[in-house]
Amino acid sequence: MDTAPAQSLRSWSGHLAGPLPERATLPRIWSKRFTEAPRAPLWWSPQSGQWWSGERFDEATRRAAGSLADLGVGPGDRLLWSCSSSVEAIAVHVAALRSGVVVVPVNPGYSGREVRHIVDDARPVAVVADDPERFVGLPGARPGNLPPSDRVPARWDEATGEDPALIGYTSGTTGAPKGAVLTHDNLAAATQGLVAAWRWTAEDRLVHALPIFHAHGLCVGLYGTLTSGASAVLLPGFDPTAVGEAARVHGATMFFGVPTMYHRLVADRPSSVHSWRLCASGSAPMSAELHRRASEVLGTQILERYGMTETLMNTSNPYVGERRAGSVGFPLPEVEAMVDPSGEILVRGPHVMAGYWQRPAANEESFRPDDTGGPAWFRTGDLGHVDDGYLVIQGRAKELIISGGYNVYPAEVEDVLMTYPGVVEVAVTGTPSDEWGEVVTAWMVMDGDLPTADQIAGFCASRLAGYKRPRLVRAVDALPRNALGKIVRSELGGR
Ligand code: MCA
Ligand code: AMP
Repeated sequence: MDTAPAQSLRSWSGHLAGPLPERATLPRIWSKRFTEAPRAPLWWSPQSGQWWSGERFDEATRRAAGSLADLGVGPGDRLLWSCSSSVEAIAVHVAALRSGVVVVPVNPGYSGREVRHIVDDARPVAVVADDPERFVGLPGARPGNLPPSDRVPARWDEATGEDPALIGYTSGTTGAPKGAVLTHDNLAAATQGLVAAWRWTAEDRLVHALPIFHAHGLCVGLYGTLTSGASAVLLPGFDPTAVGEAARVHGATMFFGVPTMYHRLVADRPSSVHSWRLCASGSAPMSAELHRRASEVLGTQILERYGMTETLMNTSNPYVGERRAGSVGFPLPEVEAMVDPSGEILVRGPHVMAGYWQRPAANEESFRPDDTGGPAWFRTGDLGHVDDGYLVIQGRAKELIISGGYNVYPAEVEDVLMTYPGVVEVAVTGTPSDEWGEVVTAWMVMDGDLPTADQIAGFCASRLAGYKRPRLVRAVDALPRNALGKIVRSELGGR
C-alpha cells in the first residue's frame, strides 16, 4: 500500500496486482469470452431453473440483434430498454451494444409522465420492455417475445471506443432528468478497472439482486460478470432469504448491494452462514454501524465504493488493504479525483461520460476546465474530504434524496404535489432512516386539511414511481426562505 500526504488521495495503483489489460470495447471482450470458454456457465435463470452457458447466450444475442434490426433499429439509433431482470432482457441489451445501437435504460416502474419525458428527450426508434404497450407510437416487443429473424445485423462487435453505447437518465446536479451519454470507451475503462481492482476472475459467482436498469446492477453487476469470465445467479428482486439460499446452492463468492439491502441482510441474519469473497456496497452512504454489523454477519469486511451514472465507478476501498467504514476509498484505476477548495469532489478519466445528451448548458456547468491545461474535471455535486489518503463523502451540494439507493429529486416531487387540491406551497426533504438511508418527506402549506400519507400516495400513484412518493407528510404554516426567496430545506428538519 502506498502512503500519501494527509490531504491527497492514495493512488489507484495501490489497487492492482498487475498491469491493467489492454483496452478493448466490451462487445469485443465478451465475444472473445464466448468463443474461448463457450461452455462456461454465465447466468443462472430462476425463471427457467437453468444455467445459460456463454455459447447459448451468444446465440441468443445474435438472434435478438436480428430482431432489433427488423424493428428498424440500426447503429447509432436509440433503443429504449425498460426491463426487469431476466436472461432474455440482458440478451437484448448485449445484442444492442454488439450492433452499435445506443441503449436507454428506463425503470419499468416509472409512471407515464416519467416515461414521456425520457421518450421526448431521447427520441428512441423502438422499445423493448416488460410492458411495450405503454409506449404508444413506438415499435416494440417484450424481451422474451421478439419476433424471430434470420437477419444478420449490419455491424457486429464493430463499435469503436468513441461511439455512444448507453444513455443513462439522471438529474445531475440540477434540473429535470438528463441523459448521460456513455461511450464504449467509458464502459470499457470503468469495467476493466473495476474487474482488476476487485480481483474479479472466472472463478467468481455473483448473486445479482439489483435492478438491471441502473448503473449499479447493469454496469457493475452485469458488465463485470461478462468481462471477468465469471457467472451470476440472477434474482428477480432482492429478498434476504433468497440471497442466502442462492449463495449456498450455487456456491457464490460475491454480493453487491445498496445499504438498505445490507440492513435487511443483517436483520434477517441468514441461518446458513456463507463465506463470501467480496461484498461491495454503494449508491448511497453506509453508516459505520451498518458497516460493522454487515461485515460481522456476512463474514467479510464490506467494501464500499462510490459511483455515479455520469462516471460509473470513481473510487473504491482497496481489495487488499484496509477497508474503512465511512470512507469510499481512493480512485479506481485510471481515475483522478480531487476535492476542490469549496469541498466539491471532482473527477476525470476515461470513465467520465462524453456529456449530457443535447444539453450544452448543463455540460458547460458540469465540467470545469483545468487551470494547468489538462482535461476538464467533472463536478460530482458531492461534498467530501480526504482523510489519510481515503475519500470521505460528507454530503451533497446537489439537492438529492437517496432512498434505498434510488435517487429522488425534491423539485420533481414538489412539482407533482403542487397540483394537489388546496396546496399553497410545498417542499420535499429527506428524513434520516436506518433502513432506507433517507425517506421522502413532504412539508405542506395547505389551504384546508393536511392530506394523509395514504392520500398523497394515491395521488402520486399515476404520476411518480413508487420510491419517489412521500412517506411522511407534515403541515407547516409557511416554508422557511432566505433573503433571495429560496426555500431553506435544512430548516425543515431531515437534512
Ligand atoms: C421500493 N420502494 C421504495 C424503494 N424501493 N420506497 C422508497 N425507496 C426505495 N428505494 C417502495 C415500492 O414502490 C413499494 O411501494 C414498496 O416500497 C415496496 O417495498 P419493498 O417490497 O420493501 O421494496 P423492495 O421492492 O424490496 O425494494 C427495496 C430495494 C430497492 C430492494 C432496496 O429499493 C432496490 O432495489 N434499490 C436499489 C436501487 C439501485 O439499484 N440504485 C442504484 C442507482 P408501494 O407499495 O407504495 O408501491 S445509483 C447508481 O447506479 C450509481 C452509479 C451507484 O453508485 O451505484
Ligand atoms: P446516480 O446519479 O443515480 O448515479 O447517483 C449517484 C449519486 O449517488 C452520487 O453522486 C452520490 O451522491 C451517491 N452515491 C453513490 N455511491 C455512494 C456512496 N458509496 N456513498 C455516498 N453516496 C454515494
